[in-house]
Amino acid sequence: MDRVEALNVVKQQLTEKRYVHTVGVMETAVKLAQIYGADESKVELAAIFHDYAKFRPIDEMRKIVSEQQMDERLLKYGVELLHAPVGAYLVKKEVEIYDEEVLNGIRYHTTGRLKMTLLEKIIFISDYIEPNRQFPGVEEVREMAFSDLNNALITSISNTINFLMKKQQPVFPDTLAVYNSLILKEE
Ligand code: DGI
Ligand code: FE
Ligand code: FE
Ligand code: FE
Repeated sequence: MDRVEALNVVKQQLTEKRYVHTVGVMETAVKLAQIYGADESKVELAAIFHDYAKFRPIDEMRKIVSEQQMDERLLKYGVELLHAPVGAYLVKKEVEIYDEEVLNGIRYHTTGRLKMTLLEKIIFISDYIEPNRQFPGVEEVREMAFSDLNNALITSISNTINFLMKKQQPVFPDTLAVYNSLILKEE
C-alpha cells in the first residue's frame, strides 16, 4: 500500500485535527527513520495507521480486547490505552496489513513495552513530538529525539508518568517497566 492510499484509508477514520496530527507523526517518523537507519516504508505505514482506532466506540474496543484475549489489564488502566492494541487488530483485519513489525508499532505506541524495537521507539516518540503537539516540555524532547532517541524516550515517558500521577491516574505497568529499563540502560 502506498502513502497516498494509506492516508486516504486512515482519513475516513479520523477527525480533521487527528488526521493533521497523523500527517505530523508520519513526517516526523520518516525523518527519524532516516537518521537512525530504520526501514522507512515500515515506519511510514505504522505512523499513518497508529491512531486508526482512536474514534471507535469504547464498548467496541473493550469487546475486542476481551474476545481477542488481549492483555486484560488494558481494561483497567484507562480507556486511552485501548485504541493502540485494538488499532493493530483492526488494521490487520480491515486494512489487511500483516507485517508484525508495523502492527507492533501501532500496538505499543501508547504504553511502550520492554525491549521496544527501533521502529516502535520512533513511532512512540514521533507521536509525542510531532509539530502540532504543544505542551510544556515538548520542545526539549523534540531536540533530543534527533540526537539521542533513548534519552528522548526517558524524558517523554517521565513527563507522561508525572502527568498521570498529578491526576492520580494509574500508570500502566509496562510504561513503568520501559522507564526503568531505559534508566538502568538495560536496552
Ligand atoms: O493517541 P494520541 O493522543 O496521539 O497519543 P497516545 O496514544 O500516546 O495517548 C495519550 C493518552 O494516553 C494520554 O491521555 C495519556 C494516556 N497514557 C499514556 N500512557 C499511559 C496512559 N494512561 C494510563 N492510564 N497509563 C499509561 O501508562
Ligand atoms: Fe494514540
Ligand atoms: Fe504517545
Ligand atoms: Fe497519536
